[in-house]
Amino acid sequence: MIATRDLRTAAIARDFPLLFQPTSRGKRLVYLDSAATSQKPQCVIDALVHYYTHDNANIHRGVYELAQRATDEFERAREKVARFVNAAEPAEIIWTRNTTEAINLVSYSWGLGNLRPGDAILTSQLEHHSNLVPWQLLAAKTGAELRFIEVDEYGVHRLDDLEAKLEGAKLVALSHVSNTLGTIAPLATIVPLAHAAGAKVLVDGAQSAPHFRVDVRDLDLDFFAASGHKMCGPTGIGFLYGKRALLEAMPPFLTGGDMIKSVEYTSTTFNELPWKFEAGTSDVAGAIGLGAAVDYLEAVGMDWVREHERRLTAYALERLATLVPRGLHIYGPQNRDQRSSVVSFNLADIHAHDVASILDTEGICVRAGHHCTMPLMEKMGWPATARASFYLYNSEEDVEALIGGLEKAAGIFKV
Ligand code: 7TS
Repeated sequence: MIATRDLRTAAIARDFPLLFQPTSRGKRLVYLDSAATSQKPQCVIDALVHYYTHDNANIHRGVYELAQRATDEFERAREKVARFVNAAEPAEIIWTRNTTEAINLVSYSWGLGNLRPGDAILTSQLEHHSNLVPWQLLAAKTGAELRFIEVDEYGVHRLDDLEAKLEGAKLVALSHVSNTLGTIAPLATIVPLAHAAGAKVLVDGAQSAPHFRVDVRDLDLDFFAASGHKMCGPTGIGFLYGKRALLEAMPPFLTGGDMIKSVEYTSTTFNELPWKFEAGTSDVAGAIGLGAAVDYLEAVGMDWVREHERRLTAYALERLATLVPRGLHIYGPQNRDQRSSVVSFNLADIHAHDVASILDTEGICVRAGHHCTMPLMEKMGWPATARASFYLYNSEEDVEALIGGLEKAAGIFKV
């Protein structure tokens, strides 16, 4: 008998038209790279088409009805995102291009004004380059010290010396979920300790916002960054959440049109939040598309998404374990509650790129390489890994396709 959950997953998958195009080899497309970018439901595609067909105008400047409509839709999308992460008010949501830009905004705008020699920035050994390189530059510019929470062989944070590492820390910057190993950071433990030590907390939510309910107020985060394209939204749009008091005190990151209240030849009065941080014409369509994505995810239910992914990841780990005798190494936390829907692996000593290429011949999309976490790969001693990442539209059938593809690879390489 087909379970109700499977029927629901099949119905959800049908919302994503791209998944139903045949591959060039006539195989069913099996998309297992949602950690890189998610596919888009028809309603998001429709929202973009609708905007450009009916509502396109520049925002915050036209007095005519069309421009007003574009502005209203743009600001309504901000309200949706604010609700989605439970911000206190929409003005605490700043549109950016992506997570990377949101983190850079904090690094330049908050970091340069608040860090000095003797201060520390604490991050972890798991970070994506987007949540590492900005802090390396900030440390070099301000004389602050960059420190790392270590992770064990499974990629789990080691918190035994956290209090010592927090001494003098002004900022703790962590990914909520590791894009390489799926580790979920123990924020409920770390954030109160960070605050007690006098540090602000920035969370890179690129891999959490799409997959489970994030409540920035419940977690008491100071900053939270995410990308629309990983959460069913369009590329080119992301957001930064910041507590109002912090954002108010920060200078603008980029300057120009729309972020001003008044300008004289030699001075400028900046606009209010959130527009102070949104210089130039924004990605209006992108924001509206992200608003539609948030509507979609909420209609499905973020608790459903998390539960679906938890079951599917458990199923994948169980099925992948059958390939361990053939040399499959599976990485990441052993405790299922500590991991999201990302599974990194290597098959014997076959290079991850070769594994990914063979999977591609079966219509299966996985990422292979360092996943923009080069220091982590170096620490673990892995030249590369292959990575399958699941989302709400994936099913057990997709896992079975992956297992079949890996068996084929093992056969080709005779392992
Ligand atoms: N932080 C994490 C944890 C990420 O996984 C990514 C993207 C980023 C930041 C940057 O996001 P962007 O939208 O600003 O580019 N991660 C991946 C990945 O794992 N494969 O491709 C992109």
